Amino acid sequence: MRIVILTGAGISAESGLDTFRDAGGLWARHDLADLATPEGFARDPALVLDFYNQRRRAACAAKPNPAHAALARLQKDNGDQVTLVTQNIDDLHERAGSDPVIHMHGSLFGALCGACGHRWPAPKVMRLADGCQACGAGSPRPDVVWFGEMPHQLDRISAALARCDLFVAVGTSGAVYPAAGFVDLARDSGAETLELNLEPGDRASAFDTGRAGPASDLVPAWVDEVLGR
Ligand code: BJW
Ligand code: ZN
Repeated sequence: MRIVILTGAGISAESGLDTFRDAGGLWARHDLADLATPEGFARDPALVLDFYNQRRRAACAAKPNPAHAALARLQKDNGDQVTLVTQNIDDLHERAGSDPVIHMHGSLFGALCGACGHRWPAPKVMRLADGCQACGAGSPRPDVVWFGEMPHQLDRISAALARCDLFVAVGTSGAVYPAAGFVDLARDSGAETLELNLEPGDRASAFDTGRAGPASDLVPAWVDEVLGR
């Protein structure tokens, strides 16, 4: 069975990382137009670097939880039958043992030169004064995908969705496109669709089945079902 799994901030919530749209989430405390748009970065790059420096520090201090571990187990037992796509920019899937992981919204651990497109591993603390090794420009940015920017590897994701038998979304509100539309692409390809979320997300009615609860309970239980245990 070919499976595509899409994860969102909810899968890392029980590892202590913030979600975006829950009460008390990042967008309740910060204006997303200031922190997650190219225009916000142009207005105040120091503010944006600081926001991502704090989130990098939180991600480094966090540990994968049983939901990340269960998906890594599923991937190991099913080889290339499982495509794991995450909107998260933390590295908890990798640290749980998942490989490969498609980071469609980029990574906290990458730096990107806005002037020439050169990429390099982000230091623990990114600073405005860090110059680009390729072109010398200042103001490096985190290698993440902001609103209005093109998410990564959409061709690869679309191809996996077009030939999958099952699509599963875990811990994502379904508020951000194109990820929120993957359930439609999967259904159009004849796949079954399953939502695993603390509470039904914005796209809940598009899924064949939904299960509500914490990811650390729902995901290991579902993986056991798939692996026949
Ligand atoms: C638990 C839990 C527990 C809690 N267990 N569950 C079509 C229609 C309308 C608009 C658009 C459209 N297509 C594109 C757009 C525009 C825009 C968009 O979607 N806007 C919407 C707001 C409507 N999209 C874009 O701009 C995207 N780019 C694009 O489409 O490019 C094409 C293009 C480009 C240029 C020209 C023309 C076309 C880019 C989107 C980039 C999103 N970036 C961010 C920031 C990235 C870096 C960072 O992390 O800071 O990505 S925003 C933020 O939202 C982040 C996340 O990855 C993303 C999704 O959030 P997620 O993961 O779903 O988190 P939450 O908080 O929303 O939900 C958490 C869920 O977990 C909740 O449901 C909880 O209940 C649950 N939960 N605890 C299980 N323990
Ligand atoms: Zn450069």
